[in-house]
Amino acid sequence: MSRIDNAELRGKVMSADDAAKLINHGDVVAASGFTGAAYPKALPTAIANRAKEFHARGDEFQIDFHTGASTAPDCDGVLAEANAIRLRFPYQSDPQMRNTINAGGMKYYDTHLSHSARQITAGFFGDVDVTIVEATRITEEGHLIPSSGVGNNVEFLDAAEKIIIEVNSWQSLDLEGMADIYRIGAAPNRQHIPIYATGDRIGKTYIDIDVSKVIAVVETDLPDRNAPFKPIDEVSKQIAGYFLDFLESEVKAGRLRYDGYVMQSGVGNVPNAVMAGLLDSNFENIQAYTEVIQDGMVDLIDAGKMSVASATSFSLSPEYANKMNEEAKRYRDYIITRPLQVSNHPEVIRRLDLISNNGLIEADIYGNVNSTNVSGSRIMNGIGGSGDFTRNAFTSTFITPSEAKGGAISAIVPFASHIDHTEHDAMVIVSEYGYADLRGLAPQDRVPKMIAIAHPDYRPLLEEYFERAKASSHQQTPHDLATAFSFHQRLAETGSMKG
Ligand code: 0RQ
Repeated sequence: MSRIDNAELRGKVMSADDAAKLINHGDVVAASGFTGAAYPKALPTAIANRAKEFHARGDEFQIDFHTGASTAPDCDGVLAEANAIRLRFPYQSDPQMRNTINAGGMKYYDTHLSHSARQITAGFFGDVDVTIVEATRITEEGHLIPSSGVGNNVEFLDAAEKIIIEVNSWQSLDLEGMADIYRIGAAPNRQHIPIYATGDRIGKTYIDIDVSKVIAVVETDLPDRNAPFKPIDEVSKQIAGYFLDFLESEVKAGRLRYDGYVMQSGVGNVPNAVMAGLLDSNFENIQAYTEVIQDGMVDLIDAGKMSVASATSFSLSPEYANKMNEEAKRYRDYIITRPLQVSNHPEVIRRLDLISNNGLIEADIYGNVNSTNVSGSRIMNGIGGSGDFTRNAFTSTFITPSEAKGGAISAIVPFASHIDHTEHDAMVIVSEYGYADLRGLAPQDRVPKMIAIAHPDYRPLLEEYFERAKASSHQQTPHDLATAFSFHQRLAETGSMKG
């Protein structure tokens, strides 16, 4: 079966290197791509090579690069390595790119993903010169069938002056039917989003585009790239156990039923362990209204435990991505991929009364959470969609090992060195020592709960800080500002928060 059924677009097929020549220094380039899925596979390397040629001649070549979320080494990685990006938006997780940002080699604007499309169309980042989007196929009418993710593709294609399409034959044709493409209208006439249940379909299975804007079509056959998850270790299992205890206590309190638990799950090794824990739980008809489809959700579907998963993209290990490709026809009965603006929309998240679950770098004794900047200044990944869900969930939860880097770092600190989820949003924090349910508690009453989930080595230091803070400040949220960052200072000076 041909993957380019539109005659006009068939005439625009060219090599990635030729297509890259249509991108110029200073261009604002928007692209598909979300957590290692559906990103362009050929253009980034071709653009990186073009940048290197320019730089070798002493000429400037940098683009601004916007996506749905993180991509992969053969996209963000190669572009960062070639020093080809001036500004990146809105989420990344590539080690090479992270190092470049932290060394000052490129700029990064990190915002809530649900806002990102609207910020692009409003021109916060200038006009979009070129949008590059991966598709599974192009229909006779010139419609794009999304591949393994939707992200910001619809809005990027609408906003673009020029469009380049990568048609990837590695992506299964059976993905067709999974996407649910819906455009959020413009204010002041914007309507509500008519999703009342996790599995509701409200749009089309394809993206209609202005074919006259297409300047190139590039054929590829390269796989999505995500690293496999780390094997589930003992600490992750304990965290997952306490998270399940929390869910059980919600059932006892009458706030949750075994039938129809609606979850959001962040990316990472520990969230994956939580999903493995759910396999053996009492919960049935589990539903995900979340951002990305992960291995654990595929297992829950296979086990008959999950009835529907709504997201914007896949974020699968290589093994699971292959399985998805082989069995997309079966999985599309369970999985819906939506535009990011819809998957992460506060209106729908509130309506569904879901329980969010995300990772963190550190949390402080009052429940402020830092999930982005190590020691306040070194970017890890970005806030991604965690804020969209945390702020709007019925109950927001975070999961974390109590320590990092072999015990040199405590995940519970006196004052978080950067705060992206405030004490007003974070409700339940889980470590391998239990869960701290902060709901309904005034700041001082949260402290013993937080110290109880800290590693025992750090508990006396945290208690000591709290006593000092209470003695030296006002009583709503006591802090001793002179020593509030003492954990971080000791880490910087000695390599350990223990000193
Ligand atoms: O580093 O791999 O080098 O050992 O951070 O930490 O414990 O494996 O946890 O994979 O769940 O990631 C916050 C980064 C946690 C993630 C974060 C080091 C640690 C390790 C990973 P190594 P773990 P996770 C919606 C959800 C924001 C975006 C988000 C994240 C590495 O959850 O990016 O939630 N969240 N999106 O050693 C120094 C600390 C540390 C630390 C952990 N205090 N100091 N290093 N690490 N704590 C989906 C999207 O938005 C796409």
